[in-house]
Amino acid sequence: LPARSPDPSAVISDLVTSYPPKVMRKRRRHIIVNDPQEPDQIEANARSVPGIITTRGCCYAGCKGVVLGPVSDIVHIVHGPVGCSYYAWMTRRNQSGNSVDTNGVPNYINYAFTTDLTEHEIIFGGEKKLMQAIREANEIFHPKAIAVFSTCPVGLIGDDVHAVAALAKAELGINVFGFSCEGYKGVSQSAGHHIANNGLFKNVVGTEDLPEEELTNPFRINLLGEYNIGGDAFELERVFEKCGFDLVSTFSGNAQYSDLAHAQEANLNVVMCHRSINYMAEMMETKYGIPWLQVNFIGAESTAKSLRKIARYFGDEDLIARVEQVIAEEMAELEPIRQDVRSRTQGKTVMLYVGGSRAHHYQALFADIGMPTVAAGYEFAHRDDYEGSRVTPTIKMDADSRNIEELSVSADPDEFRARKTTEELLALEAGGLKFADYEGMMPEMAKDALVIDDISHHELEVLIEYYKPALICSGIKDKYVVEKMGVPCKQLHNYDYGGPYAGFQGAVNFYQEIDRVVNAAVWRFITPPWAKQTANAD
Ligand code: CFN
Ligand code: HCA
Repeated sequence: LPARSPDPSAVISDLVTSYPPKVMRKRRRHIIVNDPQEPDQIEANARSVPGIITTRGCCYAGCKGVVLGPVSDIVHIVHGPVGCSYYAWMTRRNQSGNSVDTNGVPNYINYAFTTDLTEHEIIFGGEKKLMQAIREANEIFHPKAIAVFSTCPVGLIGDDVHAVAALAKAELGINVFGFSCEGYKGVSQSAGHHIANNGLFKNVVGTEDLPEEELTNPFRINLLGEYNIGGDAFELERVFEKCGFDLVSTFSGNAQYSDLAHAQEANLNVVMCHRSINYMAEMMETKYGIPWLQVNFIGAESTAKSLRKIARYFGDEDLIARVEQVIAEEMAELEPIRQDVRSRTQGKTVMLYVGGSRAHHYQALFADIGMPTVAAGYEFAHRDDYEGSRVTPTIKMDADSRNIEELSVSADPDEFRARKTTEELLALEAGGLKFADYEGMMPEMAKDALVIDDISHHELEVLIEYYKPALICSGIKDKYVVEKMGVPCKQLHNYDYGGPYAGFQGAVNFYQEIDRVVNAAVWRFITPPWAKQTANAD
């Protein structure tokens, strides 16, 4: 950590000192001084304290807004008051490559569909109105599938969206499925991710097959947990194609219904945002024997590392060589820009408070340009996202009988074996394959950096006063509070309308934007509150 970092224990006591004793004890458990060797237990995925200003979202946001929302050719009907639909409309910047105009594939992302529940339905029930909305949407748009999302009042009045969806499916002959993702469920949007994963797995994955001719490339992967914010998925699609990976589906950035429906045809799942989609990876491993490994395509170094990890998994010499070639080419292009930017950003400190994976992943991108992370935290991630998992499952084969002796993935060994040739299995074993060897935020952060879960606005302000970081990364709910303190704030949810930031070209975009942001003269013209206090005292 930089020499001017304050004493973490002094910071912690100031962070919680103004809370009532019970709240103080509660919040204290969400704050850890990091030890990367032995990450301490952090309280996470717990209820936010009422009255504290948290930046979390709700279950409906996690299900409809995050996981399902980016799928462009499903009609997403929000069953709830019109406000729920309006406030989730086009806010997350997930892009879609297809449009009705260019290739005839429908794209409903620009639409907001809702049943517009009013007092009448709250009293008499909203199922009829939902059925009517589904019929109407089908008649006008003829979609392949319709998904229904319940918001808070639906759970309170007890409408059975699943029964309505089943009836509509039988009547219309298209796939219609519902999600009981009422906003109040769970403690954050994390509950919504889980509900979305379960629903997609049950109703969509495995319902279509790919024709034989599309199964010739053995390096078939799904990219899980990438949502095409600011066009990230476009850059990753470019890199994968160059490497020779066949991208079967992405959950769910730039995705269409059919991609998800035949996702079981992939041979490997690579998991980007573990928090939102680990359930899917695990269910696909159990049912279809598809192993998964965690990747991070944020940052040039971590993109290179992740590509190597995938190539090593497949174990094919030509593939490994091609991936090395791609990395060499991309790095050669990027390196001069990185070095140039780094000369102006080196040593400038950053704090990151975002969602459930980016507060970790973006630390790699800052490391590329020499910017240390002094404090970070997630809004709603779980303990494993902080502390990491050191599970390193392996395959052990009996060389004579060529049977699996030991397989410590959760897949049924026989089913797993049935999907692989003996040669593939032997290659996996020889490659020392590691499956879920993902690491969380804490093992990769500096010693004595602060880790704070579900940070409140008050705590963020205290932290800024102590650390006076060169940059904060967070979201819309605190961006302008931060900037009024004279510290630039880069939104890592919507990228402040920039991007892409993933992959190699994305990293270049990010380096250049961060250079401009942290070195802009404008911040010197703002008098932060601590300077004003000194002025008053004088
Ligand atoms: S795109 Fe993802 S990367 S899905 Fe998740 S945990 Fe949110 S919407 Mo905002 S930006 Fe954020 Fe992550 Fe995964 Fe996004 S860090 S909070 S629910 N998130
Ligand atoms: C959500 C979506 C969000 C919000 C962004 C923000 C996103 O949580 O419902 O708070 O700035 O990425 O759009 O996380």
